[in-house]
Amino acid sequence: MQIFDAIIIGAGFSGLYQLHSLRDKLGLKVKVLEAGEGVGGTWYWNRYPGARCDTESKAYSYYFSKELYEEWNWSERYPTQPEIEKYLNFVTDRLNMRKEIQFNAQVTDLIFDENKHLWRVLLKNKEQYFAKFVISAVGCLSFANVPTIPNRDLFSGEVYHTGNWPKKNPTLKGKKIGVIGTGSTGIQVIPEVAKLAKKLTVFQRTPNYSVPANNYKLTEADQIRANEEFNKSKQLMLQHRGGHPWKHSNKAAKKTNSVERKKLYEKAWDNGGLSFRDTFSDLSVDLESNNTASNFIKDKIKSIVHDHRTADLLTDFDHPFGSKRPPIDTNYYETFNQKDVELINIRNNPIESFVSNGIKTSKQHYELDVMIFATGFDALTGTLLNMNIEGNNNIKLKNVWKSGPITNLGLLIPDFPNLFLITGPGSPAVLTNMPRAIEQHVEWITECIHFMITKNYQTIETTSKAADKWGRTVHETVNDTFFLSAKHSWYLGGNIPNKPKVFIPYAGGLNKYRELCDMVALAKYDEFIFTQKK
Ligand code: N01
Repeated sequence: MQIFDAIIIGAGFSGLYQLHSLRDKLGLKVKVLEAGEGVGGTWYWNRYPGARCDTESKAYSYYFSKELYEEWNWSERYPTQPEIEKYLNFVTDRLNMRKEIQFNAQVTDLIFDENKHLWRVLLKNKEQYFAKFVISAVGCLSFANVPTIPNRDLFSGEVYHTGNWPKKNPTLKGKKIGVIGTGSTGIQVIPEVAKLAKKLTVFQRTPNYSVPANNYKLTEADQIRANEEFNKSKQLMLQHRGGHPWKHSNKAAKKTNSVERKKLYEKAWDNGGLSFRDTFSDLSVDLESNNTASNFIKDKIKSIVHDHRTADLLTDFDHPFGSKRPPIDTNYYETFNQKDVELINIRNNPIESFVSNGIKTSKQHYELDVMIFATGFDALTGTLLNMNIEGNNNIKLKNVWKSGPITNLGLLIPDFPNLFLITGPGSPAVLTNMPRAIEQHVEWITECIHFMITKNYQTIETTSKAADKWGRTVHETVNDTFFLSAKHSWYLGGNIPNKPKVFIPYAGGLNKYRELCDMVALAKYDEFIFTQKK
């Protein structure tokens, strides 16, 4: 029987830092179980053409070690998937972590043994391990949402989901390709596939607002400056509600005259990237203000796309700007000016079934050699609920979360002792620059386990009362914002049939959240119940 102090599930950004922290700071015996053949997590699986992070590379790095930060040079403003995968491999080897990671290790069951106070961890290949602590580092966007389209077996072509893209890149050149989905992923994959396809058909259900990335190569001078500004950037990110290295505007769009407003939007558009959302302070709380951003983007799209019908379809928004995660792009709208690219509205012309040589909608038949699903994820809860997780008295997580996830601070679940979640539901997670949220969680969990060791505690658990209270906070925090108006958003479970429709992440800001977590730690985790080792 192999017993570890801690088992970490997942070897992405969060699993790797958690391994380093528990092993090198606390001296624990740790194992990481990773379903993939290599490290990377999200950045292992999402290797579709055009996959690139839309947080700037200098911010999308670990900040726990200045030395580590300075040893890695990013080549572009936004890092590509291959470069992030290389970076995470570099970190793994630099910190000598590979030997603790078991690859091709898909966890199927986590069962808590109340007598032994141990988690039993079962793998798909029937191996099993035991651990005092389990830390879920499974990622927020790791369970692919693959729509069920009838007659899949009849289709003689290839089918891919961007979130499970094959390691050996499929040949797309000269083929008739269909893409379903126009979220952040679709918006990245479409321009790249359009360069290769004989004919590209984009099936759009809902248009999304996108702002140019304005990517560029980084120079040696950029690298030197970033290293010099390490502490300043870190501070900026700690203070920003989304963990980004810029200041949130304190100017309301509503109180700015139209000429000045347009000037500021133009400047933000030219600069490119996610900071466009922070041009004004009131875009997420005031619909009239939000309309000024929405209309600005609409005008931009219409000035880029030549065909009026296509431009109308791309701007037929059904939600305020930013209420769904806004993508950034490189030549997305320009791609629709290619004569071999067609945009199909599947809102009024829904897909009915696959046919042997393509797909059939209610109005037409489209010939395809390849179908690409860029249809997103069962976010935040999908991967956890796909495992059999049993806590006290064999209570099943599936049952506990039947009406939506219940956690305290997104970190612990009542009745599931010693099981920590990194960027779990109820934490700021996907509303942030992920490495900042991950570092905060890993450091909190490490401190908490250290506290338990010094006190000779065996288990930690949150009460249902504390978790319900946190659930109310998550709910009240989002209530005054526009997030609830995007009914189909994955933040709300709106993209998955039968998923409870509750807003999943904490929308109060990572800076505020960090303060709350720090207060809990300072109060010696008084919201939690500990048992003493016998
Ligand atoms: O997924 P999405 P994504 N029939 O859910 C459509 C992160 N990310 O993979 O809007 C037809 O946003 C769906 O249509 P609708 C980022 O946080 C980051 O693009 O539901 N269409 C939508 O158009 C992002 O938010 C980067 O009507 C269907 C699309 O598929 C998150 O990942 C890059 C459908 C799904 O959009 C998810 O983005 C990429 C169906 N049955 C992604 N089901 C970075 O840069 C879904 N759709 C870091």
